[in-house]
Amino acid sequence: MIVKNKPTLEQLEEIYHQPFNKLLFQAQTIHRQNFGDEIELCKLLSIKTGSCPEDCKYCPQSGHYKTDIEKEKLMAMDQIVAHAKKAKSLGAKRFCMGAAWRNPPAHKMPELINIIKTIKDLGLETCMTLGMLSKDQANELATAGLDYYNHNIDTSEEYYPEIITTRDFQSRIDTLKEVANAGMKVCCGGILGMGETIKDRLSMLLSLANLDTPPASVPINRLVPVPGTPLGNKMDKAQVDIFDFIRTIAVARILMPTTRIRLSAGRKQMSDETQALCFLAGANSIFYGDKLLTTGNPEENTDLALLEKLGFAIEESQLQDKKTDESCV
Ligand code: SAM
Ligand code: DTB
Ligand code: SF4
Repeated sequence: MIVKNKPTLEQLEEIYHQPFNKLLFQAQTIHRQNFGDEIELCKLLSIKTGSCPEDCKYCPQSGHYKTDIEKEKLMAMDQIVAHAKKAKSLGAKRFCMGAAWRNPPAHKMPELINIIKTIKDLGLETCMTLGMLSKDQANELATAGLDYYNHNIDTSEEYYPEIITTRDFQSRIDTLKEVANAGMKVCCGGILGMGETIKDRLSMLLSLANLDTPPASVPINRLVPVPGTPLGNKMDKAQVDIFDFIRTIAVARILMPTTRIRLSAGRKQMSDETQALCFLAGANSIFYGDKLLTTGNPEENTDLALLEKLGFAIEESQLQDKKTDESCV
């Protein structure tokens, strides 16, 4: 089904429920009109871990749940720089820094600004995800040179209160507006596998596509069930069917043809074949390195081998560096 203007939820459902091959063909056709055979590699680092006042049911870093993570205050600059240099040497293009905050505390802003400037000077694109931002904070981060701000809507507006009660969906939209108004690129996506329906997933994609400034990148996470969180046992119940997961990526590609779609959390639990189908459906960015924020991600060598096997463009310098340096980022 071809839709010229922004589709309705009903039209999106029709696109979604096409025969699988037809849907993937449509998504890949749109993909090839806008992108080549290359994958963006982003490195993620948790710069402040755990004790978050929010109650997101999926999150191991929420202070509301007892999980097995090492809580850490804001990381010292020299440590962040060491991680960033290593990420660059391994070929990452963007360095994403995450903090388990509801919003960045005012007294930490000078330190955050310093971090942005220092990482930019290393020649990396910068991204941060720090929770809600005021207008002034968004402007300060943008002025410091922050390229991207990640702030996920995570699920549909309708399902949101089932997952998070300490903030509402609209507060996410408000921060996203401040991010865009300040001139930073919006990175916004969500999680599949939290008990939401297909309709919820499509409604989430529509909300993303209908943002005043559509996201430059959309991370699609597959729930990583972490023991101790309310969704920690989702592994035993049928999480998200893998073909539904791939279909959702295809619809995201069709709906947002020029957006980078990042196959994010949950890749460690996916087979090579599943990931290959996600790339065929339109995903063209990954988190690279063996750790996300607190949970695991495939080893660099495993990813490079897969990307090579699939014929994705990988810069030679990246491969050289990886061959001479086998330690983690
Ligand atoms: N505190 C900030 C916020 O919530 O915006 C930034 C960090 S938060 C950990 C970033 C994103 O990680 C969440 O929005 C969610 O999409 C994703 N995430 C967290 N825990 C996850 C899990 N167990 N499985 C999949 N994605 C997860
Ligand atoms: C996003 O959408 N996924 C990343 C990034 N943005 C910050 C985070 C995934 C976190 C997975 C759980 C963890 O490692 O703690
Ligand atoms: Fe806090 Fe972000 Fe985790 Fe929610 S997702 S508990 S806001 S760190």
